[in-house]
Amino acid sequence: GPEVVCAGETMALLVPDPGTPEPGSGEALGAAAPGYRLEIGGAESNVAVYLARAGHRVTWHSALGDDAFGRHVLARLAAEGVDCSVATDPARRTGLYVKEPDGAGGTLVRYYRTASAATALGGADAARIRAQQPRIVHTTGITAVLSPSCRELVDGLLDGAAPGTLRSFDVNYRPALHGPAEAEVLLRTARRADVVFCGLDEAAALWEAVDAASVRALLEGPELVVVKQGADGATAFRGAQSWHEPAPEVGVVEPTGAGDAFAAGVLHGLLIGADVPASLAEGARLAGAVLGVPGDIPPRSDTGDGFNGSDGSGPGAE
Ligand code: KDG
Repeated sequence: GPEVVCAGETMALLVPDPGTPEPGSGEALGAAAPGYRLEIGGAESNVAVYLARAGHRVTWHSALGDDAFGRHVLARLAAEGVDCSVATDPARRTGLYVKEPDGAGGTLVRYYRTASAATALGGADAARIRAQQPRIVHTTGITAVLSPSCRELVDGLLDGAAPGTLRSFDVNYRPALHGPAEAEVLLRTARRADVVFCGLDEAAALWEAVDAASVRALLEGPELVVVKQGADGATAFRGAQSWHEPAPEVGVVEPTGAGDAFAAGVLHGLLIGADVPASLAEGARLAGAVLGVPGDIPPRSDTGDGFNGSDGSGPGAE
């Protein structure tokens, strides 16, 4: 079976080429038609890609529409060596998201995902994942709020996991998905995981946290809590111990997906039996590679094959 199962929605993603004028501006009607590249985006499948690149057996569990975007998502993940456990739903579409140029050199994220195929994931999917007894299940606060049945999927992964399975949860605050009602859901969900990833900016917006220690205070249950502090690096808490990792020194082109890379680096460290500081350092290194590219997933050449932060005798050593 797989070492890791990542569960959640993956969408087709349109990324504007550099210099693409804002659609609808007069400019776009002239000679320079806007150019978009078709990529894929999904927090959980992003994590799966980095773990597969690091040599782990990873399954991505989800649902797609019977459409060209869905086939694109599958082809792209299969090419990365991710095993896809996916139901094709002829009645629903694959979701789409667009990094729309905001006219000021930045991007605006737009979702076209309402009633997508992945919104029909549910408790039966959690049962199927549990039966595979992976070492890690990973999901996020995005999946937790996509629909009532998606909430059942996340609850089923957290509450029903086999004793040997590490439950990993990335809060993944998305203002377009998470209002005040969801803030409470995300906190209750995160508290039931074993490993939690959370940005300090996310915890501030959701729960008025002021520093890394206050995030840990909100999340006392999880064994390992990793608080990402942007330019101030990241802090991990386990039991009474904490470790700090400085931020990588990179120019930020587009940050989406960096948190997924960070989570994957840390999970890779845990899988190979590395200690927390080495795992954090790998998370920071991978996140740095994502910050420098406009898409969510940089080419393999930018992320390398993963580190070997242990003496090779750790529980997951390959
Ligand atoms: O973490 C990156 C994700 O946010 C992106 O890939 C798309 O899953 C996505 C979402 O729902 O925003």
